[in-house]
Amino acid sequence: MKRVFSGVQPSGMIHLGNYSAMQNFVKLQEDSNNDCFYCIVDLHSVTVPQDPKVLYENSLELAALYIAIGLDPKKVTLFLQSQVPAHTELAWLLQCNSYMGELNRMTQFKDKSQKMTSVTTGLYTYPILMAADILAYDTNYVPVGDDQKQHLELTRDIALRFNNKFGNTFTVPEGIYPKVGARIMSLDDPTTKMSKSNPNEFSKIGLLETDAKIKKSIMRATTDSDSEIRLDWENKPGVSNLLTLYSVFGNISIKELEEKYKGQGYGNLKKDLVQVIINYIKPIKERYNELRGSDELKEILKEGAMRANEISSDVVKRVKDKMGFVQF
Ligand code: ATP
Ligand code: LTN
Repeated sequence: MKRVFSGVQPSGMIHLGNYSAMQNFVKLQEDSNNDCFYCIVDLHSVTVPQDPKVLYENSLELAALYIAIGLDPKKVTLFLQSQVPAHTELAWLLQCNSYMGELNRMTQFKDKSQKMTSVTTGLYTYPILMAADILAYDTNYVPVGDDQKQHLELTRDIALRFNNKFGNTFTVPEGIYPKVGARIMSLDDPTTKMSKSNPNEFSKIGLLETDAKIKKSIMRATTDSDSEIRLDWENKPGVSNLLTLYSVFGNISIKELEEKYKGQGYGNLKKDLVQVIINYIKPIKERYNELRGSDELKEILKEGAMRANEISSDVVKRVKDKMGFVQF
């Protein structure tokens, strides 16, 4: 069996960029050789200020969304990070085996902290908590978007170094990235990634968005003054982003799209893309609404946490043994 692990933060509505990475979560569950763990990484969310009531609601919303996009709790383990103590315990042990120089190189920390007036130490050490999430399950594969590549490399470095120092302990994980849509860009500024934390509501499209809002966001998306429809990230990032979204959600290749829209203006491309996205997310919204208030959801998370605890507590014991801690 191969172990798969990934996590999403419950810090706002899941957008099309997140979903593009999460499509791989669903694909990987279909292979019966994979044992998949998908986590709501609530401890990562509190690296920046959170309103407790909002965090609570967002965590359950994300759990319902995991299932609404097609994850089957009978096939995969769904759980809340804060319900499994191994994550924070291992994070401490790993913090004592990694270096400030490594964390200082993390571009996500540099980007995020620059925009803040006060920065928590949790935001700084966050990549080590992520490494702990992954290594606590002897993970082989980590499906994520492009933006997490650097964090995954750090995880691999930490695992390899620990193995060299203390003897073989951790499985060294590999990232799995979407072939198309590994980085969906903001609709208002296609040179930055679509992000939950962007305050402009028209920069992103959430999975539970109304049809009217989807239409407005796409129709006002930034393009360029030219009118040719082709993939060219350097000169036409806005159009390239729209083509990528169309390809991911319309299940059609970019080549076919370039052919289809030859000689047509951006208006037609945008109008059709609005419909493609609305049709795609309609069944997700319906399933979400059925699940959101149900007791079933909390049961699924409780069972998930039990299974996650079983696996990860064994790994933490192994690590503590290697480091010389007395255990009974
Ligand atoms: P923020 O941008 O506010 O830090 P986020 O949108 O990156 O948050 P996460 O919960 O941190 O949200 O990410 C969940 C998953 O979505 C990760 O696998 C991440 O790589 C992926 N992801 C996030 N943004 C994009 C994007 N614009 N394009 C493709 N994948 C993305
Ligand atoms: N850092 C990730 C979320 C995340 C994650 C993980 C992804 C936390 N732990 C473990 C994969 C595996 C992010 O911000 N997108």
